[in-house]
Amino acid sequence: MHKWILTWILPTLLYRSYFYIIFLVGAISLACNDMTPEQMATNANCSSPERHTRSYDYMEGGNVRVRRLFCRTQWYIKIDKRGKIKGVLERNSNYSILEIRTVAIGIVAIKGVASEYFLAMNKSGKLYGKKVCNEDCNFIEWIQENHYNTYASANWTHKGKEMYIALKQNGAPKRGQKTSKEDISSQFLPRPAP
Ligand SMILES: *[C@@H]1O[C@H](CO)[C@@H](O)[C@H](O)[C@H]1NC(C)=O
Ligand SMILES: *[C@@H]1O[C@H](CO)[C@@H](O)[C@H](O)[C@H]1NC(C)=O
Ligand SMILES: *[C@@H]1O[C@H](CO)[C@@H](O)[C@H](O)[C@H]1NC(C)=O
Ligand SMILES: CC(=O)N[C@H]1CO[C@H](CO)[C@@H](O)[C@@H]1O
Repeated sequence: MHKWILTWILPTLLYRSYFYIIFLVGAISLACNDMTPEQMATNANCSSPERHTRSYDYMEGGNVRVRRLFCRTQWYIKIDKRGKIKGVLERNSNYSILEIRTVAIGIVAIKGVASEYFLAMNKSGKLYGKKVCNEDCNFIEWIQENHYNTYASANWTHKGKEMYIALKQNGAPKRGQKTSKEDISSQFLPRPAP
């Protein structure tokens, strides 16, 4: 009796895991679907954390959004052609058009469309532009209760506290260590672009 159940069930299990593998491979290749081959070769980390849980988002089809990020301090984030991050007041700047890509559930990579630099934060909480994305350019996107979004480094924290992308009142980027999700400098409204 038991033997019969086993022989009946085993092939089904194998068949399922076969599909699961196909599904995973599909998800991983989608993660990198608009990278150049060089980027893909150098950069498995764009698609790195939680590889096994991530496939879900791609299936939703919402994996890339083109947006401008408007800070509550009234600046748009801009990544200039040298990869420098700062605020810009002008609402039509090409350098503030960003591609926000879901790389894992809740985790995004943000790339300047005109500059082709990724927005990155290093261990010291410094914002900079990175040509080839690594763990510095993974951010946790949260929608706060007031409907503004925050972006915390997915890799780095400071004394156990999250470090957020933030623009000060004068438009300069704020050091990650000095940020908090309650502060308006780290709260952003994604606006459709261009
Ligand atoms: C990707 O991340 C892993 C571990 O997180 C690391 O060992 C590897 O060197 C990284 N690869 C690149 C290309 O940054
Ligand atoms: C923005 O890009 C468009 C199309 O590429 C170009 O025509 C325009 O001059 C650019 N504007 C600025 C301010 O760079
Ligand atoms: C982060 O970037 C700043 C400015 O480029 C640099 O001074 C600092 O050493 C960097 N920190 C790390 C840990 O790479
Ligand atoms: C929390 C976390 O993912 N930390 C990683 C950040 O990046 C460094 C360098 O790649 C890793 O060593 C950490 O484990």
